[in-house]
Amino acid sequence: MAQPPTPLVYELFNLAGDILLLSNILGDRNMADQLENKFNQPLGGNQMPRFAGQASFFRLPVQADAAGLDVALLGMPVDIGTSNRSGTRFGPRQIRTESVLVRPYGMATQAAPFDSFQVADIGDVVVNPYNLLKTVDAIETAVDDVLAAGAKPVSVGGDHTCTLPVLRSLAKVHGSVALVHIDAHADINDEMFGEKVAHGTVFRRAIEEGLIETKKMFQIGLRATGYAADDFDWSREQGATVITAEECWYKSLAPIMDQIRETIGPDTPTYLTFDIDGLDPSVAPGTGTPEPGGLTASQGLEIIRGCYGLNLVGCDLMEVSPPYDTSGNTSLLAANLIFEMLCSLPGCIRRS
Ligand SMILES: [Mn+2]
Repeated sequence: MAQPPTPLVYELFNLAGDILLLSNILGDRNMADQLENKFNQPLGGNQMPRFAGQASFFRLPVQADAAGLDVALLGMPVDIGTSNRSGTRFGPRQIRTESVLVRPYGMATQAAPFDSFQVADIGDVVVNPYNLLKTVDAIETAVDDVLAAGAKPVSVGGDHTCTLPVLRSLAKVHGSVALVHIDAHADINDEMFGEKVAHGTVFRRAIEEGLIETKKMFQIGLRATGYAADDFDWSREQGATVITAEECWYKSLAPIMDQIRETIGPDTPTYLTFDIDGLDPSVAPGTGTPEPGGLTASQGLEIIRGCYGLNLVGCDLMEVSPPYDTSGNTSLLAANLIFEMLCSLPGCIRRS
């Protein structure tokens, strides 16, 4: 019996399948995966109440390693590098808890990170709470594994010591990176209590080790009191740009970010490290070394959004100390800042 003529819709359906197959073959996994909706999606607030269920980062699936991921969210529960109040060892867990309120689309940017990337929570680095140097090595190994899987690390601290091994790991793949560093502190001490590795020595070590392209290094939000009037000058002498909190007061930071993007350029591998104490203690009190006169929450958002267009190869959010965050607001803000980091990664789709 003769076959009936194939309906046009069926032809079109086949054609769409062919295009999907072809895009897979060509390695355009993003397009294929978006069309097939294969990326991990956060558990919706109407599927399970937001206060219930597993408190993974953004209610994403948890997996043991970074296999198959574009972006790996990993916790670094460390506070033995801190010099004042401790408590950042609880940061990853509390930020996970507060992150359950974050929804999948950015309303201002129209960014859709979970339609753009395969993202999951890969748990915490197994740190050694009795040994900072072993902890630093464990973090470097963990980030090596993330990079070997072809994923980008988005790290959640933990005190700022954690950033040093991340930069060491990134340098093995990318060479020295450009740096956007938000902080109240320069973290360029030569040593603390005679120790070369601590949360306040990170960027001196990183520069000495050649991990940072200093002419493309920007420290934003530095302020308050120091041990000497020239405390921030060592960074400047290495070629970095210091933008003090006072230079940020009372204004939008979008123009500064335009300049930073122009200086760094779209191709240079760039790392974004965000110490929550860069923001004012009025919006982020839950941290170990708070300093008055810091950036506003909206300026923090502007900085991260202003990184869209850079070749971000990783990001981190450090120094949230939940014991000093009695309302949970610091962790909630941190979770939103991490979401914005996902939105600023290269290739993140805008839905508008
Ligand atoms: Mn700091």
